[in-house]
Amino acid sequence: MNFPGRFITIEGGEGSGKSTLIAELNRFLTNSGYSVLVTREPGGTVFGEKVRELLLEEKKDLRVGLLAELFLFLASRSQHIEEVIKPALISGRVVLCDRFNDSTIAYQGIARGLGRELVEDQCHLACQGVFPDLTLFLDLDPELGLKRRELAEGKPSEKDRIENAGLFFHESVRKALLFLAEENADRIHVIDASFPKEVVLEKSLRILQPFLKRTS
Ligand code: T5A
Repeated sequence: MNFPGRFITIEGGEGSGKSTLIAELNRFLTNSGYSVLVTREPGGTVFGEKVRELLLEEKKDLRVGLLAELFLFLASRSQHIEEVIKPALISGRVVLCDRFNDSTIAYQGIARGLGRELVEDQCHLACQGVFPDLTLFLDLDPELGLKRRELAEGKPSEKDRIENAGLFFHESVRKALLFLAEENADRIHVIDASFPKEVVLEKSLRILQPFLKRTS
């Protein structure tokens, strides 16, 4: 579907710097005259934020099956598209979204093992024809990402249910995202997130600015 706005997604492992980069991009693009909407997945709506709590909560007796997990992410997504993303794109805004389909394919489809095709098909159903125009993938060694999260808290922090899935799982996620980036090289741009924040921002803008100028 073609909209006047542009849909940009930011992907990456835990603590790879997505929220930090999105805040900087928002500042830069807003100062450059764009109308920007910052949002995230799971979440982005009142309903989606409730689903997020359910998905990330780590609780002793709480069990979430693989398909239940997938459908919760997609329930949040379809509501998010209908209520927030599609209207913003129709009104010509630049949407910066923290995670989207590539996360679902990497986490649920490949790392959890549900199967890429099954997950891709369900993502298509949930997305109702709304797909990212461009994706920045912040690539970082998962061990470093998880350490950054701890440093941010100033102490070893409580991990959420998905962070707790272990290093091997997060390494599979990274491999899956790199694989998706290779397959979708025209849309997904890999950025080495081990560089300092300013460098990550500069590299991202070098991709984003010409894209927005070219397609606006
Ligand atoms: N999930 C999500 C699925 O399994 N399937 C799905 O379909 C979707 C949508 C969501 C969880 O759900 C899973 C993936 C996740 O496990 P989340 O909040 O999006 O949760 O996930 P996180 O990646 O854990 O988000 P974080 O907020 O923890 O990480 P960010 O946003 O990537 O990192 P950020 O910006 O908060 O930075 C972390 C720390 O590093 C510093 C920052 O200052 C901060 O202290 N930092 C840097 N330090 C050094 N150099 C840099 N370049 C830095 N950039 C940031």
